[in-house]
Formats: sequence, structure tokens, C-alpha cells
Amino acid sequence: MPVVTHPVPAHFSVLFITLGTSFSTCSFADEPRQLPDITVEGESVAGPEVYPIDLRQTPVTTPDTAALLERAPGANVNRNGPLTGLAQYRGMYGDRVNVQVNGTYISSGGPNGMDPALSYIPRSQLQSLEVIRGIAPVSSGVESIGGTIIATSRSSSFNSDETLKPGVDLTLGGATVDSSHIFGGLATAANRNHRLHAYGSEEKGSNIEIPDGKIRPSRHERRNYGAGYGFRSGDQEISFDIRRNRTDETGTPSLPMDIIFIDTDMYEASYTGKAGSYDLNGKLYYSDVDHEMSNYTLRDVASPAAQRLNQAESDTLGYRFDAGFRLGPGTLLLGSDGHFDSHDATVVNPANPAFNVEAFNDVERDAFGLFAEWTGDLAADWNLQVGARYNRIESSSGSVSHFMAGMNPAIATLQNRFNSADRDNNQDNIDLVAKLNYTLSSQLSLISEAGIKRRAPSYQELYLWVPLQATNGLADGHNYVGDINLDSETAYEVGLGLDWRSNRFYAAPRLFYRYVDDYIQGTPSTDPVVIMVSTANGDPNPLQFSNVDAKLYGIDMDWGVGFDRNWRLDGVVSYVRGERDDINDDLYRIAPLNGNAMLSYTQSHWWAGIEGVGYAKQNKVSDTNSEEKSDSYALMNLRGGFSLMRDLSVKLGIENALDKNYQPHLSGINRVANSDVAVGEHVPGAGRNYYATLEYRYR
Ligand SMILES: [Cu+2]
Repeated sequence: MPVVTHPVPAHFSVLFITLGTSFSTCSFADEPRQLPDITVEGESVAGPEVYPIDLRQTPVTTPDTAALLERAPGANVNRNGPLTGLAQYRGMYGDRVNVQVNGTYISSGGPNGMDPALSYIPRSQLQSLEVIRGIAPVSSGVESIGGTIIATSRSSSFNSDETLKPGVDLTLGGATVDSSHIFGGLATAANRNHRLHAYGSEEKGSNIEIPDGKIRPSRHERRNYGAGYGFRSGDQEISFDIRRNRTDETGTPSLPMDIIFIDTDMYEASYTGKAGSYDLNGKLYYSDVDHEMSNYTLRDVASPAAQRLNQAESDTLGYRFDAGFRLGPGTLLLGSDGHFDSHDATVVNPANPAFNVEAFNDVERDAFGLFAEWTGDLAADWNLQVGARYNRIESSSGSVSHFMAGMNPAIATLQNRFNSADRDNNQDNIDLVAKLNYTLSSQLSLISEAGIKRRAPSYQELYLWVPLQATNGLADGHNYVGDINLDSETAYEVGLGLDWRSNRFYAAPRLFYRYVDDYIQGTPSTDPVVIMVSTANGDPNPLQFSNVDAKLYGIDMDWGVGFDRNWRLDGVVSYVRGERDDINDDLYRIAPLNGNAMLSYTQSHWWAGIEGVGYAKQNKVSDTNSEEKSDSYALMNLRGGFSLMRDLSVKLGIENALDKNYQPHLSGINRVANSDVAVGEHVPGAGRNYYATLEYRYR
């Protein structure tokens, strides 16, 4: 069934249109139908292949939108808590993956990535989640060394009427494994010139149950709401949006602290229009995050002296504008984009008023770029995309202070060293991408691509001056320090693939190889002062971010077969291997071989499916990061849905139906004592979960 939303060349789409028609008669779909995407006739599929994750069969009760990434070939999620899933694509994650939320870049509020970009669109407000397969086009974001993921929230859209027509979406859901509920709504009013929308959601859940207890702390609580307005006249459109996120006490058992709150405000203004034969787009946005985390609110701490509260702030001002026009047999897109981020994080102890450590003070990271990208048909069956981008990334930091500097000579040394250093780090980076597709027949096309992508160091990698676990969610348990003089990473990547689609069957495998020069990785610190301070802070083996060499390669594919009008089998397989190239070691936190498949039966007003999910063991682990191996596992999920009336639909299911105890390799190591999970063990996956959602959609 998911095949109907897979990207397919228009001339292959006859079957899918038929299927689409049968789907459009039933209303169990939880998202507005995305079918028109593939029923566009007469347009060649230019440019990158976008893999839209099929949202219709997935529960709305999963709080973490990033969890859906496990359904896309090559993608996965590094989970540090119920709302804290960092996107992984082909073995890269964190700052390496470019996650666009409604076309904007969001800078995480704290130094440990507790609010990754995808946490800003709760599942009930998600309109679409797409993974660009392979090398991301240079136009897809400023820095995209590890690929691009595009998330879009539900909103209003123009129609062809004179009078304003209202629309309402309501979602109500619950799940047993964390005794959670969600409530979400969207109200719209639109005609041909105006569109208005207001939305909101509330989610709350308790600690997640596992077969022999609970994961502590794994509760979550989030409210997310906003409003927007769009105006269209002829070819010109402007829109404004404001979104607020209020995350309250939420666990992150793989990290040294838990979320007390994350308060984020986002503002966005967009323009789309035409000037003569030019297609124009512009966007200006601003976000502001206020965040606190602690090691004593949701978990036990050994003594008042060990209490830590981290107060962090971050804001981002971003923009993008581009112009597209016909050039030769294709389209040239010229543009500029950028985001200017600032970060501060201070650690205090409420039981000790003197305690004050400026982990990051007055940090700025300004990234802006210029790009040119041509996409078109070289000849009848040859489609080419070539792109080039220049980026300038300027990072700087204010001076720092530590309350112990007057008493502790080692800390004084680190502080004075940092404060007397030239802390500016400027990078000039060029990206180049070429993608060539050849349509061999109506059933088969070949895909080839090559690219060079660069990423400037993150602010943590540069400016973490005192050994701390502030690593944008690496969660390996090591203290880290940065290096002001890091260079940019450079990835050289090639990919090959094919799309094979017959009437009943499709398979789209992709092979890739990526060599990364100056890959930024923690390596054992040799600095006796760093080691001394880190040992006193719990880790005698601190790591320092360094430029090393690495390679990542693998294969991923989606596939499916339709047996008749009702029965389908669809699945995804992903494999990636990540290795250091300068020493004999593996890269940290890489997804093991994994796959999922669903056998589904669809009737006009109901469907049911049985889903299998399998992960191989991961024994290719990083010695440098002291990474634990993990075991293989397989899960069974039962899912279904039906429509009650034209506007009302129900989805329900049982996840992990056999109540297996399993430990996802990517879920990180438990750091919390007095839990049913031992300290140092992989945080287990959720036990058996019954879920149900009721969705009302009026248009
Ligand atoms: Cu945090």
C-alpha cells in the first residue's frame, strides 16, 4: 500500500493512479492525501529523488516524529529520550544531517541536542516527512554533508472559492505503554486569496513500560501551538507563521541530565512569486529557545553537592531567497541562504550559590552561502542535475569563567588558555554535486551521483573548553573538550542505484560510498590538564574533538509487491558500515543492518496489516567511544484502521505484540540509577503497546 506515495516517474504512474483512486474513496488516511504528488502528468521527474514516509499506517500516538525515519531507506534515529530523536542518515547524524522544518533551519537550544529539529513538529501536526535519497542537492540547505530531511507541518491552503471555507482537523489518541494521550487540532479558513490557520497540540505520557519494569525517566509533556496567515494575488503569495513550543519535564535517560523545560518561539515570513519568467522564493525566520535541564528533577542524585542545573539559550536568524528560470533544456536555480546562531549555557548548583560554570558564553556561529543548480533533460532519457555552492562559516566565542578557577590551578589553566586564545574560526567551503539519471525502459531507470560536501565544525566541537558531556547528544558517557583550530570535514561521495517498477512489483536499491577527510571525531585527550580536570569530573578518559579520516558505505532499498487489489507486501532494508580510515576502529552509533516489511489488506473502508521489524546485532562498534555491542531482535506490530463516517476515522494497533525485551543499538546507554534498567546498559525499546486514535476531518 505505501507504494502510492513513493516517488515514481509520471509515465509509470498508471497503476498508481488506479490505486490512488481506490484510496481516495476511503477516509482512513490520517493525512490529507498526498496522492496528487504522483498523479502529475507530463512532467519529467527532475532532480533528486524524495522518499516520502507513508504516514497513514503509523500511529499518531508516537510522540517523536523522528521515530518515523526508521521507515525510510537509509534513515534511522538516535534516541536519547521520548522527544529527543536525532536523525541519522547513512551513518551520519546530529549536525551532519540537514533537517528542514517548514523550510527553516532550527538551532537546538542546548549543547546536548535535547530538542532536535524534528521535535518541533509533533506527530499530530505533521503533514509530510521526506528523506532525500542519496547526496542532497546543494539547494537543499546551507550544510548538508549527511543528507537532507524535509518536514512540513499541517497548514491551510488556498482554494478556488470567493467565500471563505472553513476546515477542521481534530485528533485524539492514547497509548498504553506510557499511559499517554495526545490531543491535536487545526482550524482553517481559506478562499482563493486568503488562508488562515490556527493549531495546537498537547501530549503527555508517563515512564515507558518494558517487559520487566519501566524506563526511568522517560515521561514526556509537550504543548505546541501557533497560527498563520497567507495572502495570494495572481502569482504572488506572502505568508506569516508563528509557532510556540512548550516542552515540560521530559526524560532523556541516555544523557547526563533531563529536560526541565524547552520554551521555543518561531517566527517566519515567506514570499513566493513570479517576475516575468523568473520563479522567486524568499523566507525570513527567527527562533528563540530558552531551556533548562538538570540531573536532579526527574532522576536521583547522590548528594546536594552533585546537583547540576544547566541554563541554556539559543537563537537563530535565518533567510533564504532563490530565483529559478529556464536555461537551455532545464531550469537554473540561483540562491542564497544563511542562518546566524547564538548560544549560551551556564551550569549552576541550586544547593551551592557559588557554583557557576560558563560552559558556553556568547558563542556565535554564522553560516551563509550562495548556490547555483541546474536541473534538466540532456536528451530524451537522460536527466542531469549539477550544483555548486560556496559557504562561509564564521564562529566565535566570548571569554568564559569557572567558579573554581581561583582555587584549582588546572581549571585556571584551561580557563586562561581559552580566554587568551584567538577564538575565531572561519571556514570557506565549496560543495559540488552531480546527479545523472537514465531511463532505460518504462520499468527501469539507472541513477548515478557524485558529490563533494563540506561541514564546518559545530560550536561544541570548537568551544567546549572544560571537560563536559556537552556533545549534541553523542551520549557515549565520555567528557569532551573541543579544539578551536578544527578544520571542516570534506566528504567525497558516489552513489549508484536503480528504480525497477513493474505493474506488480517495485524495488529501488542504492549503493553508496563516502570518504570523509578530516571527519570530526573525539579522540583520547593527551593533555594532562584536561585529563586531571576530567578525572575529577567523573571521566579519566576524556575525548577531544579532532580531525580524523573516515569512510561510510552501504546499501539501502525500498521494495514492494502487490498480489491483487487488496493484498500488498512492502518493505525497506538499510545497511551502512562506518569505519575510521586513519586507525583500525569503527564509527560510533551506526545503525546495524535493519529492515521492516508490512503485509497489508485493504478494503474501501478499512485496512489491516501485520508488520515485521528486524535489527541485526551490531558488533562493529567504536573502541574510541567505549561503545557497547548490541544484540539482534525482531518485533511484530499489528495495525489497522477504518472509517466510521465520511469525516471520522479510527486507527488502532498493537506494537511489539509479543512483548519482547529488546535494546535498540541507537537508543544510547542508560545513565540513570534506581531504574529498572541497569546503569551502562542500552536503554530498551518499549514493551507491548496498544494504541488508538480518532481523527475527525472536516473540509
Ligand atoms: Cu538540554
